[in-house]
Amino acid sequence: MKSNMAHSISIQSRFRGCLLGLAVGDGLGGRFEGMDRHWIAKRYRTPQQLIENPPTTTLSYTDDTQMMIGVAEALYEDKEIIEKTLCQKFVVNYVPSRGYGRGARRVIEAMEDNKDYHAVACSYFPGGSYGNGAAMRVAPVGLFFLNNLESVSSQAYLSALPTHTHQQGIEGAQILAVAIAIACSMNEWNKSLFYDKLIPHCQSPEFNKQIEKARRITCVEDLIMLGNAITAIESVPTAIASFSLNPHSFTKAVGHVILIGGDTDTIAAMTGALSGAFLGIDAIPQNLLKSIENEGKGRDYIDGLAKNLADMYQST
Ligand code: F2R
Ligand code: MG
Ligand code: MG
Repeated sequence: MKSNMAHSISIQSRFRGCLLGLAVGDGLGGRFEGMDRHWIAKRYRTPQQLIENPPTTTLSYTDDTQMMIGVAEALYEDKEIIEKTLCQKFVVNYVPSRGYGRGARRVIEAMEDNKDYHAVACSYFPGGSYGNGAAMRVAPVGLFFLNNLESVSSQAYLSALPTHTHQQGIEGAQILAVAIAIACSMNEWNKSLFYDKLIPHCQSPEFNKQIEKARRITCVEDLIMLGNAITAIESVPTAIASFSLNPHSFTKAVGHVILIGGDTDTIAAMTGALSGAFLGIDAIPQNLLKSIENEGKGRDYIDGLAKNLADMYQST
């Protein structure tokens, strides 16, 4: 698709593209989580090389997709974020081997044991978690409330709170959800408009600075300047920047963030969600889409959730 070319992509295609784009980014990026970018760059010189020759035939997803499924299920049940339902979904879907953050594990285990999980969320890390776990799972909120960015932000806040009580952990989720809502409602790419709508939703000077920096970046070589870490402040802006540098290519947007190493599953999941919300399901390379694990709550289940949320969004 050429730059700025108008495109008409259905809501259902965008919802499916967003949730399955997240799963693809997570599954592919998960093979490289924690790796050094120089090591990755020796093996894959371009995003195309990586996407055409993934290191595995099955893309098994990690905690990012697992928890996103919980958020989508909770929204589908209640049409808004209700903490009790959300926590039940996190517990029912909890599979520790999916690679959860250590704080998140303690909080979910407290939920499971009917203990005071709020106390754990507030105290496991001093000041609460500033990890990117609330942002990595927030995509369904950005989709479902896309018509009202204030609602996106307030619902994203509620979706973060059970596990993330640090301002940056919460704000990362709010900003990513708003970015997804904007991407999902754009019919043609307009970088100025995208950032003009997004930046007022930054609350802290730290996030404001990072998102302004994301706006100014003009080449993928500079993405690393925004960070590739497990913290919200050093991962959410990176995903947003890679999407806005490569708005017309899922392969480039997602591939480039994997090539910079670090928290690759999560940054690729967030980038895949943004790219899929803008470009729709058909932009995701078929070989990757087909490779997502499909047992239980796998590809078809996620696709069904996306379709159900789209139908519910359109009927309300
Ligand atoms: N946890 C991982 N990857 C680590 C390797 C997993 C390995 N494969 C395994 O087998 O275990 N990935 C997942 O975690 C990230 C999302 O984390 P979330 O949900 O935010 O969890 P948590 O524990 O709250 O925060 C993550 C880490 O951030 C640091 N941190 C957060 N707040 C902090 C604070 N206030 N002070 C100090 N450190 C803080 C800690 O290191 C936390 O463990 C995603 O990458 C997901 O893929
Ligand atoms: Mg993960
Ligand atoms: Mg991760």
